[in-house]
Amino acid sequence: MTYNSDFLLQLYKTMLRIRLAEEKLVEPILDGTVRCPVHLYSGEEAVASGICANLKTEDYIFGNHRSHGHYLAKGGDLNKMIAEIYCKETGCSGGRGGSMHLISPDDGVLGIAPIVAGTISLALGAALAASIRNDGRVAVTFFGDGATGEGVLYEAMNFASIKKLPIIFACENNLYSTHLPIHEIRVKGQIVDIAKPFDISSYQVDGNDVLAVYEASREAIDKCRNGNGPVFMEFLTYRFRGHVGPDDNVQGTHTDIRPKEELEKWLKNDPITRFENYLKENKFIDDLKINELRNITSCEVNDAVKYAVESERPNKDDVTKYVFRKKS
Ligand SMILES: Cc1ncc(C[n+]2csc(CCOP(=O)(O)OP(=O)(O)O)c2C)c(N)n1
Ligand SMILES: [Mg+2]
Repeated sequence: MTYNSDFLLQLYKTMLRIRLAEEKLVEPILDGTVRCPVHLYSGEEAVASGICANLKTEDYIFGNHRSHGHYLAKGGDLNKMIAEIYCKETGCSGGRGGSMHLISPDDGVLGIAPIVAGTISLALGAALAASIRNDGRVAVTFFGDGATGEGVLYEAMNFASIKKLPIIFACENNLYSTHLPIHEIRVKGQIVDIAKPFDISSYQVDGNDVLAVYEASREAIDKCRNGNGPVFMEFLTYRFRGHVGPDDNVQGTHTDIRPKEELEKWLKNDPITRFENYLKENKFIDDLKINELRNITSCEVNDAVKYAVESERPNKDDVTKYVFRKKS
């Protein structure tokens, strides 16, 4: 594929915004300013960025506990996300939800929730609605390798296939589900094969190569949009930080999970560095421009943190303000 420079730089900026926003959270998590559980996406940015670059504003996405990247890549507001993580009234969920409950309906971010596989059925409903309305929208459900152990995924794939629904099942396989390596939660076989019994076409993609993600998901989303039914996609990737919080979970530390050499191998496969190298080799960018974009993005992130810090906490009297109540 040939690309134009504006498109590539936009993609690069999206990845950079996710990375810098998340790394900025490390300090306030460690010093206790941020109190909600935070699952960092650092290392996996190419997946959300590459997929969402193919989506229209009116398309839907649903995420899980590790969804800062999904929210930002789909167009969610950075200030509102950081304010939500700081649990402030100006946050995208009014400060009631924290990091794992982001939402931005105007950008098509319809739901992010931490119950493993919990939003897959919601995405299925959105895809069913799009299909009934015949409005050309596509729904993407992002979930981890851990969600492949939940029955709802298989029910959803069956229903989506029977009804030929416009849904992308996007599995981010980062090789771990909390502290469990993938071989301890799956008997055998590759994740990419799980959709085949449902007659769903499947892709396995290098999730650290943003252009590979972009191209594969472009094909998949086109198939969905044209009425050819669901697509299952497995993205091979790795989180640089630990399961929750900034700790890297390497062996020898108190969380003692991942071999140090494994983390080091993946750090060399950083999706942002890889994309920078591609952009430099193909003369779309040089070191000066990279520094400029990093500085601009850093300023945006600093402004968002300032906005969050200066915002008010929700008023205690409003604690039930957004709680659904059936009218009697
Ligand atoms: C139904 C359910 N069971 C268990 C948990 C606890 N839990 C939170 S995240 C997680 C692991 C998720 O792993 P994966 O889906 O691979 O996502 P990753 O954290 O690797 O991005 C578990 C078991 C939960 N939130 N929901
Ligand atoms: Mg995982």
